[in-house]
Amino acid sequence: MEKKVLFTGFDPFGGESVNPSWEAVKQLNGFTEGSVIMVSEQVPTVFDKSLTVLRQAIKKHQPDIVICVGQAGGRMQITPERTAINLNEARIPDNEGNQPIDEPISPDGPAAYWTGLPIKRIVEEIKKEGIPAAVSYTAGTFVCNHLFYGLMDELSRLPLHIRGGFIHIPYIPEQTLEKAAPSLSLNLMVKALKIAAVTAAAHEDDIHTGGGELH
Ligand code: PCA
Repeated sequence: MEKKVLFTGFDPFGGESVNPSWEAVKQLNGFTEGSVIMVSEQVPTVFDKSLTVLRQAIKKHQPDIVICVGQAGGRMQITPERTAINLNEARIPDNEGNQPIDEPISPDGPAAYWTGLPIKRIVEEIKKEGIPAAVSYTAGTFVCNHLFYGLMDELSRLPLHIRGGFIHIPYIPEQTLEKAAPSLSLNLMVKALKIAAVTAAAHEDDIHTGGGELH
């Protein structure tokens, strides 16, 4: 059976001129692998507005799976996120100058949502292709966590069975010419995201392998 995967990527923020999340997911728009059809949309790095655009994209595409992607500058691996928390706390302003502190995303919502994606499987499959990947247990408290929490909140209310989650990705090399920070090539990121889509489409359940962080 055909499965449609909606990817989102963000516009550049924090003084960067590109955002690898959009650079990667835009290459997947219209891409098909087996019975998996991929589409992509850009969302703004803006609290609330990012969620409005995401809701519209879900309505427009009617996907089976939603994978939101964002830049996590400084990370060395492709990191599918485990948890979204009900908190907006911005160390820098978003692209429209919003800088919330100590605010819930949804005042009546739960403290956190788990991902709806088989993230351990996704990590294993990406690593099999020689690309560094690891589960992450925090998506931060900025717009990425906001979008991830809002996505899971929306999916929990919709009558349809749509699964969703979030993947953070590192800088691409051109962003690190003037700073000492790790990066991954865009080609590897695109390949990893394709693997994530195909793996999520093929499996609802996750594998039960060891994981966790000590700190
Ligand atoms: N990364 C930011 C927001 C947009 C993006 O690509 C974050 O991690 O919150």
